[in-house]
Amino acid sequence: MKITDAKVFVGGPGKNYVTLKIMTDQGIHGLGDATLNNRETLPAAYLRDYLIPNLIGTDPRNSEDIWQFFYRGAYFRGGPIAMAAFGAIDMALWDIKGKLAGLPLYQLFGGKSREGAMVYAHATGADLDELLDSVAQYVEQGYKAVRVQCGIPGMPTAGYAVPDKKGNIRNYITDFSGIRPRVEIWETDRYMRYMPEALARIRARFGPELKLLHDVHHRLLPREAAAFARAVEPVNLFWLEDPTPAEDQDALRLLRQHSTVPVAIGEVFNSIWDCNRLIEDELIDFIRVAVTYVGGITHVKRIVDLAGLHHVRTGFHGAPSHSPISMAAQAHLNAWAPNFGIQEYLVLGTPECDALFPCGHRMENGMVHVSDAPGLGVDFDEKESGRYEYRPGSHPVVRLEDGTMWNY
Ligand code: CS2
Ligand code: MG
Repeated sequence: MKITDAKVFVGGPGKNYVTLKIMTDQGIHGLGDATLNNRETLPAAYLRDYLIPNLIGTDPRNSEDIWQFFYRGAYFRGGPIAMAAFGAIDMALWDIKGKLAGLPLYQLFGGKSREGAMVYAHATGADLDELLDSVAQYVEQGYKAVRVQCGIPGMPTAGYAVPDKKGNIRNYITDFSGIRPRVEIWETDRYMRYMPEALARIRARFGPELKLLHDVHHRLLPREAAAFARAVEPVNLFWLEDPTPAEDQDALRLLRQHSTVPVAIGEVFNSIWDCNRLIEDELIDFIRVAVTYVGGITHVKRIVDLAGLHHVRTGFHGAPSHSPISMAAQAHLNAWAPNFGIQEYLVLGTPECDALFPCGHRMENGMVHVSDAPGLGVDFDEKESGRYEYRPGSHPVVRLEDGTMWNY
């Protein structure tokens, strides 16, 4: 069996999805996702200029050897651009493998460990009242877990993933007004004073059952993160995400010494080498990598298995950063992984998105039910993709009040 051709498409409804389609001499095709928020043209160029010319003529069934060829063969290893491009190839090869076997991918991993995979929604509000309404809407829709992000009184700009004013929900992943980012101002003291109280009020309103998650988005220093984790302990969070940038992995020890709040980290990681110490030293509770920019299914499975040895559960990064192709790959991993925790999920299911990526995975009462179709269980309508083209965009950058650059 041979790969005969591969094509890359960039574009989509409200999002520059990077979609790879690999064709074979047996009429079977495979799909992969190389979407890298606000840098989408780069994995696309890597695929077109270097990887696809080396793929053509290879046997798509040898997905492990192809992964190793690209990873080791690059010499300069890793990084989000390369790993997103390898990830797309790897997903597409697993898709082909599943279609050849006539089996959904979860069967090739070891079958189903659960019927449905719990997901969490994103509630947000310019202020606490708006956030409480947003949480209530998700609870009504049957979600069992909700991430809560709230505007901070007195903060000059909105804060991470919250509307700048009431009712003005913005696309915080990509602002399509251009590639020069908007600047937001961050004040740690205000956040530290207000957010624990806001979380306590959400808990009081919704009771003990609802799983509450909160994303700090890398904005605290290690000592601040430890103090914040201790302050929110009574809220009983399902997880506290990215309390501090994870480049300094020892910083997490301080947090661990002061709190038992479950910690979720990893959406910016690109390989097992970025998280093996965090996992082996049991400094985190959930690993947040995404199948997209961690080199695809082959490499994510290694991370999941290592995590399982150390009581670390999965909480894969989710939509809207990834296309329905990655979300399908993660749906299969979530169905199988013995150490599954939760999946980040936002309703992608606009009619335009469904038309571009027809998909058999079902969402019901806050759970994803994986499709039984062979392979990934998602397709890509090339004709439909002709409606979209790449649009440049950016996410904000963050500065402190005095102008110092901070972490977005
Ligand atoms: C966020 C990300 O979903 C999350 O947890 O932290 O969506 C993040 O903001 C984006 O991927 C940045 O491009
Ligand atoms: Mg996050």
